[in-house]
Amino acid sequence: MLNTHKSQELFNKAKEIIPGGVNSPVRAFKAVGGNPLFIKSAKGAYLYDEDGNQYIELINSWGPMILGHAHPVIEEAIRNAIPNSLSYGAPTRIEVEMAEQIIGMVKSIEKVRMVNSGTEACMAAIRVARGYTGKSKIIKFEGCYHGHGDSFLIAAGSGAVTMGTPDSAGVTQGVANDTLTAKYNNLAEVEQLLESNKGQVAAIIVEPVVGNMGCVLPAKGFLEGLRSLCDQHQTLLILDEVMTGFRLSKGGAQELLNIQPDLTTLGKIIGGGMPVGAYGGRKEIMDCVAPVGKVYQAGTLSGNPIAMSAGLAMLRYLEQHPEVYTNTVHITKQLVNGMRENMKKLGLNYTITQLGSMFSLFFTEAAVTDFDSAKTSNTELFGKYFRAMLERGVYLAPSQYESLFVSNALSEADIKHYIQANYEALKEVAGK
Ligand code: HOZ
Repeated sequence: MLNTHKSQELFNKAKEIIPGGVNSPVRAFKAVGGNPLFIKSAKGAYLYDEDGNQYIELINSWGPMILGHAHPVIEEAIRNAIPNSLSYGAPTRIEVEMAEQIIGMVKSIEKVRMVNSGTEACMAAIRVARGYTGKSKIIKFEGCYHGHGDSFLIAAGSGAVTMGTPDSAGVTQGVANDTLTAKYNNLAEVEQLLESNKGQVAAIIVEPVVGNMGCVLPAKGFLEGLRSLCDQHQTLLILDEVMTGFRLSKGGAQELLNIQPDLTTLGKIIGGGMPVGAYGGRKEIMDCVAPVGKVYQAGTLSGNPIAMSAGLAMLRYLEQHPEVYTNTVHITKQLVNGMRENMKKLGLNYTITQLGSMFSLFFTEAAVTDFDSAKTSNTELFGKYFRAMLERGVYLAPSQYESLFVSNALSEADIKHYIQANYEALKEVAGK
């Protein structure tokens, strides 16, 4: 049994003064049982909790820690930036360098605006799409999550579905009416929505590879189909690359899957772990944004110099070290193959999805291609599995409906450890 005494004490105190004791619902472990661990530090491939337990890390701050935690290049960039002060609320050289870097790496982005989170980026992107097209509605996909903006908390994935609230209280009917939903990977439904709302749909927003209902891959032709439907209906295609941008390849999922969006949203990865987001795309669309155009969007901390320094160091490193991508994919495939072999030995046939350094193990035998199939998973079994892995020193995302993210810092020994833990945990929970 893990000793998590100090985490327990902190959680009890936190519950008195923070809603649910956490600052983001998924962290509360409600979907998996037990109490959340309070993390004290992390280095490379490992997390350390307040009680001194060490875990192999498979969340990596929900994506950004591609290089592992506390990477020396990023630490140095932050250290160098600190003596120049922490925030000005005025333009800086490093914002220009960051914009150049993003535009250089992501082909579809001609102009980019920095914000502070993926949520902000997605909220701004749909406002820009509405301002540019003069249309009001958007189409999103069931189980996709684009942050906690009102328009997106309709059939939302991630923490919203984990907590059983895919449609949040507090979102007005008026806002909800402007969000149309379709099933992921179902082009016919999108086509129907566009036809029955002709001339009214400003944008389709989609996670090109979903991370927020577990890892779900686009079917062949799905993204291409969305592109051509958008063209037919003068609707903008927004790719939410908050989790996939710079992770699945240096040009994001759009480069890997060869799909050209009108707008892209980016998040935590471009801060190297600091709170950052951005949205960008075609010049003529981005020129709708104030102070050039009439779509208002602003922020004191946008382009914060410390966050820019961390993010720029991260992006430059990734650009100069393409082996990070080949290596993280190699590591991920080893983990996935190991799990498949374990299941074979145990006579189990759960579904694994994987692309690049993202993957999920779904406790269902059904192929997972959308929200409905993701929800056939046995979440109680997932909860048991999560706790069994934790006991064996592996920290997974505390929900069936989240992707796992692999870092470049995992060693051969860590991979072995993970595969062995997976074997034992599956054996324990599946009663084999
Ligand atoms: N799936 C979320 C990130 N896109 C998890 C993070 C959170 O809600 O705290």
